[in-house]
Amino acid sequence: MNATTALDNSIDSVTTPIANGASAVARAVLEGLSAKPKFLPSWLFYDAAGSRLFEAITQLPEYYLTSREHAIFTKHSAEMIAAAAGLGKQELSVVELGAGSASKTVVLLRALVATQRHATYIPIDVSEAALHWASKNVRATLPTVVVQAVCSEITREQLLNLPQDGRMLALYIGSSIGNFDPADAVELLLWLRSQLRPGDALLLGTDMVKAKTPLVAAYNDGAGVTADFNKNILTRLNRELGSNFALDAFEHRAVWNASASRMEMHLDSKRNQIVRVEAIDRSFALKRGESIHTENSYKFTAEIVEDMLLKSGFVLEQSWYDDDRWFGVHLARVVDSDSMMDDDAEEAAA
Ligand code: AVI
Repeated sequence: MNATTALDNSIDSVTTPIANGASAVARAVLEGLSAKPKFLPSWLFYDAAGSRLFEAITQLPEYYLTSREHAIFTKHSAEMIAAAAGLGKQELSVVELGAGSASKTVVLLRALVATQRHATYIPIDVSEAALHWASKNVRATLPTVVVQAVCSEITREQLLNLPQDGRMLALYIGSSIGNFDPADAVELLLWLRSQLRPGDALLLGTDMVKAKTPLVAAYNDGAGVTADFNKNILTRLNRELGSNFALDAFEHRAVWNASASRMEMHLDSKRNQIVRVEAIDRSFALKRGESIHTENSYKFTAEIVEDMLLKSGFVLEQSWYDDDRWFGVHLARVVDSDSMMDDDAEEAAA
């Protein structure tokens, strides 16, 4: 890891292990626009403008995910902290994947410092701006929290170098896990598990399966913010790769795919057109009505959550939901790999 100096006094330290080169964007575009059907990976949403648009989405009345999860944290944070610390009431440090503005995390950290006064908070995010924002939010209300920001993609190769004393509580909230296909979600959680020790805990936020109407409305809001968020990918590519996407030649579409249990976002071409991408010296033909698939957002059942956690080396201990069970926050424990092997051996012997 390359240690860099603290960027302002709201962050105690920041490390930037991986450079997000333009070449990664170029590779993703070449792969996605050459594929049939065409796709673009959803991480491309999150440049500075896209991150701002996503934050605006979280404030929309239709986008219930954030408000429901916030309400769950407000109501149950003290319980969550007590359950994560366990019977031995071990001191917790919090590591958060994809910190965003950390507004829900502040609620949890407040409950944490009420029980143990000092705490270390390690937000990890690809966006340095998001890390500053998260850190400022935390430090403004909780001055005893030490913030050790890590500016990085969440990657399998990277070691988190987490503190060795006390117990870690990992946070992966906002249903960000839903943006991964099921196998990739397990791979990510397996990696997270490999960074933790037996007894450490995970709080995982998941959007739950529900009726189609609120789902579609959440991804196709009346003010058109989600449409702008979706099209911002094209603006980003025009700027970073010298492409010539005409934004008004594409239509935002959000669809509930019930058999795959996911919301999908697409950009549909309104006409036959050819798009040029200078940086990779390629042109791509799109037919009228042809889609570029930009995002999957999987929705979960309690059984799917439990199964995904088990496959990833975690045991589900407790879940908290809002009254309608639209959103869930789940506490899972890292299981001892020896005891997993014992269990496997017992199973094999039976
Ligand atoms: C970040 N992620 C959990 C959001 C979601 O709901 O899948 C991204 C998003 N896409 C459209 N609106 C919000």
